[in-house]
Amino acid sequence: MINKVLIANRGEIAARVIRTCKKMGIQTIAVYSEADQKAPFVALADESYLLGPPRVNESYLNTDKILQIAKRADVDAIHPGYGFLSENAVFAQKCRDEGFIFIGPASEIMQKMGSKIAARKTMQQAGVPVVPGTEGGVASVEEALQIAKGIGYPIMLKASAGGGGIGMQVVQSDAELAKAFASNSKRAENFFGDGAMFMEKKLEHARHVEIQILADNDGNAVHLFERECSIQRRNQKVVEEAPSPFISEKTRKKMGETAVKAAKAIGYTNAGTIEFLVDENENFYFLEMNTRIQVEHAITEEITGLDIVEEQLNIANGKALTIDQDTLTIKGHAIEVRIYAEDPVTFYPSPGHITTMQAPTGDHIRNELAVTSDYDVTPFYDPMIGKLIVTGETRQEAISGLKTALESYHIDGIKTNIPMLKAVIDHDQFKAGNTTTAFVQEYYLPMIKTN
Ligand code: MV4
Repeated sequence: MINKVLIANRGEIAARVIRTCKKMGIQTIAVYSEADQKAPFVALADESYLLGPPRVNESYLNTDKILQIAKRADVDAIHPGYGFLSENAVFAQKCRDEGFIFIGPASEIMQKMGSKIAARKTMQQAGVPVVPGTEGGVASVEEALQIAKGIGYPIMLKASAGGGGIGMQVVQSDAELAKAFASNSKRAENFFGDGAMFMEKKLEHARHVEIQILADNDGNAVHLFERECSIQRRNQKVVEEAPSPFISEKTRKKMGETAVKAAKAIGYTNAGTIEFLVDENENFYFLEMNTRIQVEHAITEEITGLDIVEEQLNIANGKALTIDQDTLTIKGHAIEVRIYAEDPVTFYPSPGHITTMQAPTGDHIRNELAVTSDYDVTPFYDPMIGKLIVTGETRQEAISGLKTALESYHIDGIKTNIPMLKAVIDHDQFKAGNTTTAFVQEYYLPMIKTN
């Protein structure tokens, strides 16, 4: 029985997990670095422990320190949030070996999904369509060039251990592929200790549509519909919405059922997300599986009325799901925008001192914030400082509510991407639902160049 949880994370997600724990009467332990002494999540927890200096290896990635604190604070469970240690199978196993409940799936499954080559194989075996591409890994440039003849350009060269776009590159020709192969493999080796590469056909004007699933330890699994997250810059999502403005009810059902089938086939437990690319004809192809709670989980909560963190805690407690797929429905529309401390033109992080932070409020507005007024955004971590989630009966209502909310959002002292967010949601192509993976390239970048 979980009575005390350590949140091995920071920022808005730490605050978010604490909120649900409080609702459920669960004690919370925060861990924080020297750079986060004044962060809201530290004050929100029942107890908080200093990890050490800002550098992630000495703080949020320091598994020994985190486990030491978990023992000292006598917690039952560890919630990893997203990023940091959330998809680290070794850490999940260590937690369990030390007698803690790791809030996530079995470490074997995390490991399998962490390797994109293995995940592709596993999903194919489970009857899930994958993006056309290599059978397994590609060992050499020579092999890559040979296989490229069969796939045809453009090709997405990807690192098996990749994440955040590291080791990933679009290549248009043999010459580009030959040049890109070694450098991307080396980069992946440096970042993840694994330089294994694979290739996929690059799907143009596709959409990134992901299915949220929940699976318990009794073999029950449900899907909570989709999120469309095609609008990204520098391999980070910027705008996410649920439901997708594009897919039909028939495709939605088929994708949901496929995701549930896949989750069951691999013996998945806890919350997870299966990412797909959807082409113009609504064919969908498996991309990867995320074995953590995601940044954009809030929009799914808004359209289903569920609390995904609560579901995670119940599953981790060994409880059976009480949600029935047939009674789940989508209510309205939700859009999330991520507020980053960054330059809206260069997309580079822009840390500094926030003098005033005033997020909009209202019936259809939800804020998930990492910062307050009079707060230093440091350069040590991801520059996301908050999320703004706006709901409406319809997509149009959500967009118009979001526009108003963004207009009254005040952050002084640092640069943010709010001008970008306003431009995106005010764009005719966005309003028309043309939210493909090419959106930023084709619509946003040209817009800022002419201004
Ligand atoms: C792709 C793709 C097109 N074709 N793979 C980006 C993040 C990672 N999780 C998967 N991603 C993609 N993989 C193939 N074979 C398109 C994306 C993609 C994307 C690419 C460029 C610009 C924005 C994008 C947004 C979402 C997904």
